[in-house]
Amino acid sequence: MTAFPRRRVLALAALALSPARPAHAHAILLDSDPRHAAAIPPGERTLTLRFNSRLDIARSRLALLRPDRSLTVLKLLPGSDHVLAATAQLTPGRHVLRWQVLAIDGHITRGELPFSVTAP
Ligand SMILES: [Cu+2]
Repeated sequence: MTAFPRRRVLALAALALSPARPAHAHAILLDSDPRHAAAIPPGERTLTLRFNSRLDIARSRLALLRPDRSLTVLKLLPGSDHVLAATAQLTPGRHVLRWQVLAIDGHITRGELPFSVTAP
């Protein structure tokens, strides 16, 4: 057997043995600042969510549910396409950060991140 077919055989074998990569890349929240259910001080704060896959930032959003139950859609900061970030002025009380992201595979995922802001 000449070298070429053997190399092809080896390449095919490697392909067959390699773990199949998942076809989709849902965006899963990996990390956040603040953390889930964290208690943080009042004032201006950059809220950051980091995901496992690339996002279509223009079609993703962050909204902040404040202690008075008003909902503010936050302006996203430019940056990595794995990260949603926005600044907000925080006052004491319970908050919920609502996120919705569009992953590059076209799937939308959404979730909530509750946190509280302590009294000064
Ligand atoms: Cu997906």
